[in-house]
Amino acid sequence: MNHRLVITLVALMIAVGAAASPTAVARPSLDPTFMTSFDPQGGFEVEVLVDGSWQRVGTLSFDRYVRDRELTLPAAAIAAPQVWVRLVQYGGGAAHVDRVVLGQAPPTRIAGTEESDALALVARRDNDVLDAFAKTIELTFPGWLQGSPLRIAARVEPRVNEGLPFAFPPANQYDPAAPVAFYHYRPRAAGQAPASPDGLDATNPLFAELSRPTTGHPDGVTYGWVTNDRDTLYAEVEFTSDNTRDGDKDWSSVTIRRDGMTKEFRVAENETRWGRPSFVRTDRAGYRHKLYAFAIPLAEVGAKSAQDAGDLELAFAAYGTAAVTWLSPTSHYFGEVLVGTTSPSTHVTITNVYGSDLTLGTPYYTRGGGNAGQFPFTNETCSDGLVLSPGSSCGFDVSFAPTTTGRVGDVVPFTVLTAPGAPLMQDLVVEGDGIVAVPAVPTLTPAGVGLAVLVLLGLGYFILRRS
Ligand SMILES: [Ca+2]
Ligand SMILES: [Ca+2]
Repeated sequence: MNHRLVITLVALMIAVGAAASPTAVARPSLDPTFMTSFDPQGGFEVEVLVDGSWQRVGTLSFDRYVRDRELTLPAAAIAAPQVWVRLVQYGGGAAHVDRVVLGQAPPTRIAGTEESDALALVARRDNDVLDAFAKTIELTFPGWLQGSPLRIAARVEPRVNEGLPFAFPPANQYDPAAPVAFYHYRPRAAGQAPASPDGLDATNPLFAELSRPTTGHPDGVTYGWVTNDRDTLYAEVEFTSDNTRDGDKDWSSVTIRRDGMTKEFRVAENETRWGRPSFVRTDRAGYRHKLYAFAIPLAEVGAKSAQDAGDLELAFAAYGTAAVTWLSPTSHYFGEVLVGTTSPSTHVTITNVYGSDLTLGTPYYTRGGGNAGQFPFTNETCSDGLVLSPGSSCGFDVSFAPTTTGRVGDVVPFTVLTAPGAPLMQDLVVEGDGIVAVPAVPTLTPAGVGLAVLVLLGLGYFILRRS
């Protein structure tokens, strides 16, 4: 198809979509529905240039949720015509900066990233994020902004990704890998391939479902479209919740059931046989997010042609590390803790992320591990048989009280029951290192050193005299 015609069609589609589309979504929310208490995973060392040398100002720690932090810079740095700031990222498994400003002023220059529009990415708190993992990012701000703190909105993901992919229809959310509910689609004999890879009818999705991740990614509507030509099924999944590009970790799949045969087709950056992923802004979400375009030959599900295909049953999944879990976090490392003391606690939350009631098991967890006593639970608001309505949550604190040195861990299995009464299981893995206090190395003051020298000289003289 002619390139200009494609552009015209896409523009027309966007115009129609903006005018009266059922898929036109409200502005994305900046705070996800399911936020749990602060659980730091890493952060940024902040340095500023003062009199030609980098000076460490402080450390800002972050967890999986984009949180706003601020730091006061030394007056000597802010008084300059330009303020040079360095952010040295540490910890976690991924890290993103949504905004970094000095007072209200965005940076005028940025280095240490390959993103061509990095300045625009960090200028606003809008879910359009800059990948900052293991990077040292250097920023220049206009100076003379006395009293203006450095403000950073950022997130650091845990090393271990938790949660399940989002499932469509949502009835499959309890077990997205084994769909039991399907959308129905009957390929049309006279169907046509979409005008461009991303050109499916924006006004008429197969599904549009709100996805609410527990991984620190934004709430967003996930859209699915499907169409066909004579021999190929085309589908798209627009996963607006996935605003992070995580290589092969991000994926989407279409499961097709036809004549009792079920086959899954998955697309990721390294799996492009059935389609391709992109990371784009659209009229449905103005920040970069994942969009998957599938092209699946109907022969793959045993159909000779569209006319021959009959009714197809379709189920979709999307993961990015945007995901959803009812137990969060599912793992925690307490670090090094003195034997005989108790670490600060971390909060664990059980949230009903589903559309119907969730009932805690009786018992809702069991503790058979030999180290259970070293990871005490306190402040429990969860209890056996408690019913959580959709969106509600309960929790408890867990801490580490080592009784021996070395690495210790415990695995605690949790059980909840879905509204139909099926059990869902999830382990909580806790670990820590017990250590003993290292005796302080004695240090000598200059006067002490002088005294020691005098004693040694005196001793030497005494030995010489004796010999
Ligand atoms: Ca941004
Ligand atoms: Ca992602």
